[in-house]
Amino acid sequence: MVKTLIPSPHQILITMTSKPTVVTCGLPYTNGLCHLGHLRTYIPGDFYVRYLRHLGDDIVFICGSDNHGTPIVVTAEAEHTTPRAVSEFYHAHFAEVFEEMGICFDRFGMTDDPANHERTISIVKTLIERGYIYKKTIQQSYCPSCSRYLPDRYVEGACPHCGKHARGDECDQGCGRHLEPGEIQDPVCATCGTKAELREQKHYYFRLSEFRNYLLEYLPTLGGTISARNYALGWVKNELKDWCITRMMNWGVAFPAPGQDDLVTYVWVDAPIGYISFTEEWAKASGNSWQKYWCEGDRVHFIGSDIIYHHCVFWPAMLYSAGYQPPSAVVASGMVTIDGQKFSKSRGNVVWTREDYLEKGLPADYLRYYLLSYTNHTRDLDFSWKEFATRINNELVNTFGNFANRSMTLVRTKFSEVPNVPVEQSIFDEIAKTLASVEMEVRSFEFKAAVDGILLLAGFGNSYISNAAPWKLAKEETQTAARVLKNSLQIVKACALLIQPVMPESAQRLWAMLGYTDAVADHPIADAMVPFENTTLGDVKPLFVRIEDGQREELEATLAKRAVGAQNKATERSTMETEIEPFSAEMVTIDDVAKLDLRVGLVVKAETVPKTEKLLRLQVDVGKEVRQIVSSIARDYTPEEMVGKKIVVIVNLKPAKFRGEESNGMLFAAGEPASLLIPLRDVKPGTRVH
Ligand code: B3M
Ligand code: ZN
Repeated sequence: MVKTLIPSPHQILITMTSKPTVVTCGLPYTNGLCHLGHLRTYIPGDFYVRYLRHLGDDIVFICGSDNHGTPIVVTAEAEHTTPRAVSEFYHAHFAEVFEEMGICFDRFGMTDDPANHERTISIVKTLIERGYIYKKTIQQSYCPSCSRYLPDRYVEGACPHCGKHARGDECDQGCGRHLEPGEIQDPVCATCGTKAELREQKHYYFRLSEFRNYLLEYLPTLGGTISARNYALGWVKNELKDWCITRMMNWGVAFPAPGQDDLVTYVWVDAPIGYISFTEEWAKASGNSWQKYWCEGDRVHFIGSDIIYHHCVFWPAMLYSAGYQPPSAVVASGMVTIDGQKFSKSRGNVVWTREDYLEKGLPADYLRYYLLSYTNHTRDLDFSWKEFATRINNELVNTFGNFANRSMTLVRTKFSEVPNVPVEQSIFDEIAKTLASVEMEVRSFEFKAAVDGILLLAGFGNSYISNAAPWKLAKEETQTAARVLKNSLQIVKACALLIQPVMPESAQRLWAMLGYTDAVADHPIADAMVPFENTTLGDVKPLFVRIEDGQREELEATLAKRAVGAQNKATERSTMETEIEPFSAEMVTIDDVAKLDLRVGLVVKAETVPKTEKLLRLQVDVGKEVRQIVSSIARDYTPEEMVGKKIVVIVNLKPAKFRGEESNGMLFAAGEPASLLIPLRDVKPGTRVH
């Protein structure tokens, strides 16, 4: 970034970038509610923007909801509504929750809105005109039972790279790779479980592999987290392939090739283009220029580490080939674990932003603080209510809040007005050191180190006031006490300015307690070096409130209850799944059925096979003779229950041995636990089943 240096009132140099910067956050899909995993990316993005704005940078902060693609269509089908209606519902949810969490985008758009359709079509047309798109016939999965093609999340199977269970477009449970249509092995319909067939389809491809050299040159210049750049470089070196950019669906941006009304543009094309079209929408509404950011300036993307590939490989190649500037930095955040366990909505190991946090009356600022200060941006972040309570109580209540409140209360009680004495240079030196180091950490995307730096200043203030003990000095050494308290107020002022990007609401309250009547957010951070000027303080109240043990236990109980609930649901679902096991894809004829000689048999004797848990040895009267049949139903039926039962038996099955016991036939049962099939009316042993 190009920087200019401007002198501050106290002769330290504050750096300022001169380039306009658009900062974006990954677009949440409109198919579910906001949870802690989302916030892991958005809160650091918001912090970064707030901090740089405080430094005077020209920044526009852009996000929106991702409405296209199969995740949304699958949700709409399950909820018996339209993809647009689902999108509007979740879009409104995210917009509200972000606001409640203090995440303030300049524009939060929708990828299904006209501006994005238009921008996507214009970019794709440019790519077609420039010869970067070609048509190719591929083998696509098709479900014979649902009678439809299976793009992306409609199909599941094995990952061709690592063998783990994967979705059609992404190996989400294994190596995390993006998968191209037709790549998944042993494809099965995700809706009904039927084995998919492969059928030919014509699709359009982007010549991504032709951009290998461009990407190899560009990626080493990409800023942001090293993890993102390295992952992308590895991919470009080893796995770069052309990219299928169409899907056969009727939800999405129409693919602008003549006679292709059946195709839409792949969601990963129009979703990042949303970053541009939302900037356009913002620019139009506010009288600004979007080109200032997309054709010049800097572009910084905050994303989750699972979508590095899309932002560092597809996206720069697409932008470059269409004549736009590629990203300047990609900042990839680590994932979230809860109580050390993998984040999982289906297993109930999830913290919902609204239900589990905001609706419990917890301040947005506490969670912002936790997420920013827990660990480095690229590492996985563990959340637990215990750690949350400990951090809030120790760091915010006991250190930061205690220092601020103590300083202001002492001024109030020992002096009627703010003492009119100068602030010592050593205090300005300490503040200047903090400003320089925090700025450097923020610009390097080291958010934890930045927040630690701010807390260190509060800790310095806390020790300073404890050691100087102005409450003891107030009587005999009034001048010294006055100086100590004035110095402390200067540090409190710096803390309020510095903490604003982390905890905007608390910083504003602190600012008012210091006697200011305007918005702390409107002040440059450099004002921390301007001597504290107010003569009277505002209404001083405790800045932070402790999380009490009882409250923490309640929060923990909600999480535990959700996990048990999810476990029960999973059991229920697995019982139901037994009933709807997929039908066999192989057809048989009536002649095949006729080959099975099925008869009614009467169980005359039953005993468990010694040293086994599962096997019962049955003597079954099948009309002409008594047969020995060994069956693995001992867990579900006792020998006593079996004797006297009339059952269905196949009598022309080749004999087999189980644990040394000969079995001459087989009986029929359904499900798990097994339920025996029996004739409803009385029939003689040996009667044929037809
Ligand atoms: N909608 C969400 C995800 O895969 C996806 C992000 C799009 S960013 C352009 O995390
Ligand atoms: Zn894999």
